[in-house]
Amino acid sequence: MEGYRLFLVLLVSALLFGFLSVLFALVWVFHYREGLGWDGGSAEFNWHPVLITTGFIFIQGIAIIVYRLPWTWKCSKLLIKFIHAGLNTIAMILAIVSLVAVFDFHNAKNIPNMYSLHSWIGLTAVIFYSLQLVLGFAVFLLPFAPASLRASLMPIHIYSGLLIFATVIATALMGFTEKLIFALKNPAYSTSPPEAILVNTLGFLVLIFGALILWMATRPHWKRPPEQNS
Ligand code: ASC
Repeated sequence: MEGYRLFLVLLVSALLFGFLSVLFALVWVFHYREGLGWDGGSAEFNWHPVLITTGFIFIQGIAIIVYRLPWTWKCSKLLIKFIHAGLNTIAMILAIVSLVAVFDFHNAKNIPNMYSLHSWIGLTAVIFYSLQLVLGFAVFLLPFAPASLRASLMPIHIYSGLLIFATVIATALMGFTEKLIFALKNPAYSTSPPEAILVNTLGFLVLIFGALILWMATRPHWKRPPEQNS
């Protein structure tokens, strides 16, 4: 493989930034907020950043690049498709649970739903992600679609997958910002308390994770080599 060592360095870096993102989200909710719970209160809301960072960012990112891991190239393509679809299914379920947590929290506290740009773009991303998963399953995993249809839909599948992933990162950055503005009153966000520094840093970590995944996923020379019978 051309540039194998560079690929490994980027992969290890992405895993590091991914793990750190999840760790920072957990430190945020456990050390600075109310922890996790399912009680209609803040501890229920806190599932939202934790599950989005773990599922919709980290697991989705790994799902995007599974085809590019060189040691999987000797495995059957069908197996890697199952892993790609399986990881994306786990990410979708975690994203949906994280939305239920927010709506439940809002309704329990009489906070309006779906007024912010974060919520508009975030819900759109979850809906398109689910459509992408169902379409990808029907066209590329089930054995019914003809090769011509697969070939014509593949560029769209790749483009929409990368667009959704980038949109999720952007939406998470909006979410971190609005949560800090809502939650930090005394001391105010504008005085840069430790929680603000931690969550601003979390935003940087997910952005760098996203940048690494998008780079690895878009280098043509790191593609899985085509096989005779897939
Ligand atoms: C698949 C598969 C591919 C692509 C190709 C269309 O389902 O395994 O390699 O679609 O057939 O680009």
